[in-house]
Amino acid sequence: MSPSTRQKKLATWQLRARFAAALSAMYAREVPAYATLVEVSAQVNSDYATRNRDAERLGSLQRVTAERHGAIRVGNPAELAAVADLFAAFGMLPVGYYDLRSAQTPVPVVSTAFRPIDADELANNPFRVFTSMLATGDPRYFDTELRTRVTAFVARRQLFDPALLATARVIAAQGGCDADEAVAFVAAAAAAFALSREPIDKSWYDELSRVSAVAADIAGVNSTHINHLTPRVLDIDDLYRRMTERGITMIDAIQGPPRTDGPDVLLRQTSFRALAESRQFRENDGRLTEGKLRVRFGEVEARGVALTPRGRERYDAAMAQLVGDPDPARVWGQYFPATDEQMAAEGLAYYRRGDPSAPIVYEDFLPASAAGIFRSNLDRDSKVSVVSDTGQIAADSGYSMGWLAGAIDRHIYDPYRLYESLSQEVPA
Ligand code: OOG
Ligand code: NI
Repeated sequence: MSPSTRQKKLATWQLRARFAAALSAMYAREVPAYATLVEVSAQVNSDYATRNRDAERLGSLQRVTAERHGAIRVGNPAELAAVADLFAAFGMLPVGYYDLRSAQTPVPVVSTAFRPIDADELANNPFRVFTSMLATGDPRYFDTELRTRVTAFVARRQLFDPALLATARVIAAQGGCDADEAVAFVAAAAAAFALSREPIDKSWYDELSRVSAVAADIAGVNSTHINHLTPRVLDIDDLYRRMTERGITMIDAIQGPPRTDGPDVLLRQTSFRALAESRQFRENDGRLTEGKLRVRFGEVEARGVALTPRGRERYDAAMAQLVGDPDPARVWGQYFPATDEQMAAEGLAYYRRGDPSAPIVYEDFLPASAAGIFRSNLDRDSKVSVVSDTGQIAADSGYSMGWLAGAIDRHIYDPYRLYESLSQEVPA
């Protein structure tokens, strides 16, 4: 037998599924509440599927059960480009641009999400990773002197073994790899996102924490880590109740649209704070001390149909109206119809070939929820809206989707274009 017939070749989606599974196993070992969350999510989904005949309208039960998203944070464009190279081997491409500095609760990062984009790739395994980059160019957070030191610190570190990235580039170019090579590659890729146990320089970490807890998490250490891994459920209200019954304190709200009787839209999320974890700190005099940090947490989500730009405008208006209203479902009903047929007829959401029984699931994120998730899990609030030297609240400081694409030398996909083309595809 020739080696090529003896060795099984794994496709990109199989590598992606293994990568997601490896990260999930690692996270479950290290963050016990995550293991509970995964267990409860599976129960919620199977109970939901028993009660609802159309449980698979937003994806097969197999897809939804394996479905996860993760989040990581990096310090500069070169690191983001390395992440892009690594994730490309798993068929995960940058989609969308999120500027969380302009969220209601600002965070000093700009972000994209790496995910598969084709219908069959998404159906096989939609693993996505929300990836944020520290906005060191924003003078509201970093004065020139601190920016120089942060930039130098980040430039000195190496998040990924160059050999891992080289393998990733080959696998991306080949569209897969042999099964035996896959084992080592997936293991090394997952290990790159483990929480480091290396001692943390205490005064540097504290200095950055005074600017923003996110700045310290990103640039106060020499590595990156998965900060949460999120399973998907078909009924997030049920999940919230069951987790609370198990004694896990969730944040006080489910982020995103309210529960309604109509079609689920976009994304609803909730989270809980992970335990503070012991870490070693190096003091100025070189002594090692023990401390605690909370840099990993848990999150869960429910996904609905993707909204068109017109639907999204309505969504934003509805959400603004909802604030503080005691009857969110009633407010929602003033903006959104109660059936997929009406949603499709009014051009509010994407359906395959206009068929209201074929919703196209939302595969992306929501800036308001993302910022809320960030902040609800920080030990300390960031100092925000520091007035710049000119006395003005600094604007974008040059960050934009186009800038980010150029900085990592990759196309960043526009989510609406992707939904649009999915909606026109003839089902296989
Ligand atoms: C990312 C938060 C965003 C979500 O689900 O909206 C996110 C982070 O905390 O790094 O994951
Ligand atoms: Ni998340």
